[in-house]
Amino acid sequence: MEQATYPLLDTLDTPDKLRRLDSDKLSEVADELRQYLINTISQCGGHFAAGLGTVELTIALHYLLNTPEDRIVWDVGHQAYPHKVLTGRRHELSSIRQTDGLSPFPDPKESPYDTFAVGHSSTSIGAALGMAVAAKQRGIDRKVVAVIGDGAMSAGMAFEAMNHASSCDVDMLVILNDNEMSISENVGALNNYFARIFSGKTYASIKGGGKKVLNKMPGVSEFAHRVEEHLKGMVVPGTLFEELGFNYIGPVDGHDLDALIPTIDNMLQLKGCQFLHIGTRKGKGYAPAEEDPIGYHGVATFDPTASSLPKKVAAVTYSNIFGQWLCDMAAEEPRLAAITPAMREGSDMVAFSRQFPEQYFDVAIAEQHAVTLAGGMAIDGLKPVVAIYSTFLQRGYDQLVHDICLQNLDVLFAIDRAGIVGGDGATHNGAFDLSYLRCIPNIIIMAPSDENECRQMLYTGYHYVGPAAVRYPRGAGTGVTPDKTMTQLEIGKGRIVRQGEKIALLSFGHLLPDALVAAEDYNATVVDMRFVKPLDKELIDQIASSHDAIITLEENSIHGGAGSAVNEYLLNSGQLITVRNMGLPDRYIEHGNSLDLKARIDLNEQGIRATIESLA
Ligand SMILES: Cc1ncc(C[n+]2csc(CCOP(=O)(O)OP(=O)(O)O)c2C)c(N)n1
Repeated sequence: MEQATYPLLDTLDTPDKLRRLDSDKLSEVADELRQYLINTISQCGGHFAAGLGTVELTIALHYLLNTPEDRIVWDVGHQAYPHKVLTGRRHELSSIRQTDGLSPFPDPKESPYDTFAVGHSSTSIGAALGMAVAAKQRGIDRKVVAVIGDGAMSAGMAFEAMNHASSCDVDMLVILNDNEMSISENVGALNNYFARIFSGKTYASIKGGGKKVLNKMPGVSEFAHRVEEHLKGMVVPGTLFEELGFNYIGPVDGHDLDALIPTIDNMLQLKGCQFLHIGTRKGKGYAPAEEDPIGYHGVATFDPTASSLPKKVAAVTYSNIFGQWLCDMAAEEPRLAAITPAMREGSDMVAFSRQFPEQYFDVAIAEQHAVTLAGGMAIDGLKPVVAIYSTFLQRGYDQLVHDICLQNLDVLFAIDRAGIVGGDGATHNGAFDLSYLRCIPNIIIMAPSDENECRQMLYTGYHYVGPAAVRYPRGAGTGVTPDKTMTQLEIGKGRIVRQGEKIALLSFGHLLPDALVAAEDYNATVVDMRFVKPLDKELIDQIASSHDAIITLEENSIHGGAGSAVNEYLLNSGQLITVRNMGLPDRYIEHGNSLDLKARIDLNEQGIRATIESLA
């Protein structure tokens, strides 16, 4: 293949240089940037389709704003790869998500152009508002822009910030990047509302004549007046965003630089809260991604000349175990209602959503609502299964405490991505769930050591009356094939997997295989604790009285986690025995290869050996 060249991009190592270009050069920059993203991400993997859709927007923003002094706040940040390229990180892009490589999302530790650390969605408007308020209070003349997708816009947080903004008397611009997709198809009434705006005939005519209208815009106030009248009257009468105190302009074609640049330029001069609605295409400029934006949302390496992604021959993951269990369970349980906050693919619920559409609820990016919805369903006779990533359940925490556990409601939480997640890094690690769940009354918590145990625990949790959680990691397990038949486990009971002497490894979850290998050379006892709550106290008594030392193991923060539960129990029952807690340290673990990351914090077989030796 001919080596691609990027003559313009090569000269643009800072946005300053971009700003010095004639505006008629910008579409060439867009072409090169898009090509660079395709060539690079196909070689290293990462978030792909969303970034292709924001190429023109990114160029327009850095062209018009005085970044980093002016602030751009990206929502989620998976669409910010073009931003990374234009802000001096082009040559490092191929290291993104890898150990010691570029961060998967914007991160102020990485660059002054990354104004706010993101990864979780729907924070951009609130953070940008905070920055606008700070600028005003401190007398700083600074522009602040939030860029949010239509998926992220579905979360309550976005609306909480919008609701507050107009009373703050600040200038800020919110840009809604509407591509009609979340990771899967966007859902809900708001999405339908956006679609209606786009399907209006007037949009088509503005699109066609947009350049003329906008280029002729003489003065700011006149522009504002004319465009506002035009759009308000004809396209979006009584728009929702106007009611929230924003001046709504749109929709504008987000791939048309000739429309974007004058529109944003003018809106940046306007006072108060501005809302620009742009239409973009996820995967823009790369036909296979335009065709399959879900598949190309996040990719492993692929051949950019092929017309589709390589067929996966990956090992069965814990998510797959959940997806299969869910279908099997629903086949016999019409009361089952499965809820996902916009993570159908990641939680492996695609098959379920097709086979059991009546029992499937994608609530959009709305974790808080997902949990409370489950509460209502449980109150009135359904059996909800909330499929949620550990990191995203953090958003639904009050709902878990107040709406589910306080009422002892019958809800099963299938908590995916527990532990280190690899490329998605610090924002996505499931580092805290055992700690934050363990202190809530009524809930029982299970952590499987392999795929079969995961299936049986889901079954156990489903039949348990009251709140139950099963937390399992990202990716594949030991490779065991789960039993087709499902059997309930005895609540609060662990099992000794290897009887040794002197040192006992109490494993909570999927580190069991590492524990077993490490234990061999030292003849250590290995226990699969299974339940973090209720703890198997009898078993702990038995182990404590027959061993010299205990090592607890979990892929969760050591602080407040399963090991802490063992410590509390031993102390309070007056059993004095040497204990070492192994788990995640008290710092955020960054992105990278999971095995590298675990090696760095000694949370692997070698680390367990070292801990055993330190006790010998
Ligand atoms: C709180 C939270 N829940 C779920 C996710 C997972 N997630 C990442 S991107 C995304 C879709 C975002 O859609 P949109 O904002 O429209 O951006 P697009 O990818 O379409 O550009 C989701 C659900 C997240 N990052 N944060």
